Order: sequence, then C-alpha cells, then structure tokens
Amino acid sequence: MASSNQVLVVIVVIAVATVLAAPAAALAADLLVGGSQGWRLDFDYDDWVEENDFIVGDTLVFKYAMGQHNVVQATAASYAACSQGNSLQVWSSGDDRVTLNTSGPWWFFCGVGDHCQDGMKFNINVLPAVVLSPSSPPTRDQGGGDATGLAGAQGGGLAAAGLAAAAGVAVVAALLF
Ligand SMILES: *[C@@H]1O[C@H](CO)[C@@H](O)[C@H](O)[C@H]1NC(C)=O
Ligand SMILES: [Cu+2]
Repeated sequence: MASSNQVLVVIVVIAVATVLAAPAAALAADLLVGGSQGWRLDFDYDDWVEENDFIVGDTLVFKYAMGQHNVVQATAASYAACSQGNSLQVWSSGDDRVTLNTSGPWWFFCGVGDHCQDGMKFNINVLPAVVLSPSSPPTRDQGGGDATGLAGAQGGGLAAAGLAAAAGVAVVAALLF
C-alpha cells in the first residue's frame, strides 16, 4: 500500500536521525573542572556546571598543585556540611581523573582548609548515555532517566538538532500523505 514517496520519506527520516545521533552517542568527554586554570579557589563552579553536560562515560579532570587542594567525592549530607567523614572517594595527585560511571547526582568538594566552605564545591547530575539511533537501542538500565537523557545526551544540541530535523521531516511526511 505504501507509495514510493512514503517509503522515501521514511528512509530520509531514519537516515537523518541516524547520522545526527551517531556522534552524540560515541563521544565521551574529558571535562576540565574549573576550565583552563583548573581546580582552584575563587571560581564560580555553579556557572561551570551550568555550562556543561555530564554524561555517563565522561571524565572529570581535576588539575591543581599537589598539596594545595584535593578532591573529595561526597554524599549529599557530607557535601552540605563540607565534612569528609563519609567521603566516597578522595583523590590528591594534582591530576585526578574521575570517570562518571553511574547516572544520578555526584557531589565534589575540596577537603583542604576551609576551601569547601569558601565555595570550592559543586554537584552535578550525570545523565545516562542514550543511543538515539533506531538500530542500536539503549543498553543502560539505570531507571527513570530516559527522557532526561535524550534531552541531555552528549552534544545535546546536536541530538536536539537531530530530533528537530527528524520532526521536521515527519511533519513534511504528514502533510504529503
Ligand atoms: C565506578 O568506578 C569506581 C571507581 O573506579 C568503582 O569503585 C565503582 O565500582 C564503579 N561503579 C560502577 C557501577 O561501575
Ligand atoms: Cu582546595
């Protein structure tokens, strides 16, 4: 029953979605915490968090002079209290790489001196890696994050552009038939 036009449109929709989604799924980013000057005091980490996407598989890179700072991965409560008591992990090499291997909230602060109280802290929400390509369904099983993950997938803008393009083609298809 399908006309050749319909078949063509379906092929175009799939091709556009696949091409635009593929790089979104493949990239795992190294994210330099604090930007080019690294992990330090007197930096707006909330701003930095807002400007970045955090996807499972990405790696946070903390660069600082060893001994001047450290990196504490905290729980929500210990983060709020700037307390190292229940730290999940601590790094102190000055060139610390933390791969974000689970989705959900992660909390970090500097455990040296009063640096945490002085604002050397941030928390992020790590989104599941989602593959948009119809030929490769998502394999992650962290619950509940799918819709958010789509919106925030690596290169979110690119993925969004892919969705927008696919939606546009779909609208054209709907108008044609
Ligand atoms: C994530 O990485 C940490 C540190 O390498 C490891 O201890 C933990 O088991 C990993 N979690 C998962 C879910 O793989
Ligand atoms: Cu510090």
